[in-house]
Amino acid sequence: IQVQYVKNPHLESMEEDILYHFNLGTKTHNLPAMFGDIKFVCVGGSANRMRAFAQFMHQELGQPGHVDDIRDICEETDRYSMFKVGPVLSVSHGMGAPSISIMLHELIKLLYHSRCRDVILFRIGTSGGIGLAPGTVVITDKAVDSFFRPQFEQVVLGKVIVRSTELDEGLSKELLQCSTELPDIPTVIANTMCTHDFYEGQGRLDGALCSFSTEEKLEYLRKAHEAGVRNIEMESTVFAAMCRMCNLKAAVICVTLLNRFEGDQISTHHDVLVEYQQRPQGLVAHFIKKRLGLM
Ligand code: R2B
Ligand code: URA
Repeated sequence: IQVQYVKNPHLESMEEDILYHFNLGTKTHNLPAMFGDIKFVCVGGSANRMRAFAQFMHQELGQPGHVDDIRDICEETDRYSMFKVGPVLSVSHGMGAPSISIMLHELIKLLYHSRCRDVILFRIGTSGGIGLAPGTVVITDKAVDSFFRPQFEQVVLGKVIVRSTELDEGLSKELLQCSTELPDIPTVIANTMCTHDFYEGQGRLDGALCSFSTEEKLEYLRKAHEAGVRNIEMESTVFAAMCRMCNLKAAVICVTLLNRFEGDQISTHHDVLVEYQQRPQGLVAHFIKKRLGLM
């Protein structure tokens, strides 16, 4: 039996499916021809970073043609950007759960309409570290919410639906092994906390609003640390929950930009931040090349 990536009985009776935020559709585009060979999908917040990742993969996979010719498949819309390099798709998702959730609904339907098989999804991103040296890469063990619970809650028809955020343990371990084969990518497997805000929601003292003291902030971060949390970001729980529901193997790989025990502002030099952000990309590129038998 083939696993199916969508879990929606209504889809079958639709004559046409318009993936509105990608500006793609089943009647206007030959999706199996465009995307049928995809095996790896990499998602990340920023459109420019996902273009850079596609260009990097183009080099790493020794693809023909020039990197400047890789075009944004979604260039007609400025909601998300999408780039394809051989079997690798690179897609931006914006910031926060609602933004990535909309993108994932359409991405998962895209994979289904394109009749893709055995696809692995990666979220590569940035995060705030808890007790780690800045620049450390965290491969997510459990994606937890602000109460340190491994679940994602969503309101559907006025009721709260709870979904598990369990990720593929084998995949995380394989990625950790990849990190040992590369120079200068300090990497750990740990829990990742996903919040719905960057400032107060992550216990920052430097937002436009702040309702707590420095001591209360540090107490919360210590509790998170005790719960095994080593980084904080804004998309992992919904990413994990949706991939799990849709039978997609998935991993979350985020670099830490700062140690939240030391501060809240991201004051590191731009060039250093750019290098940090290349670390999850390097790790995933190595993984993909190994899987494709290119090394
Ligand atoms: C990490 O970085 C962004 C906030 O700066 C957010 O998308 C996330 O998860
Ligand atoms: N992204 C986050 O969500 N938090 C941080 O502290 C840094 C990046």
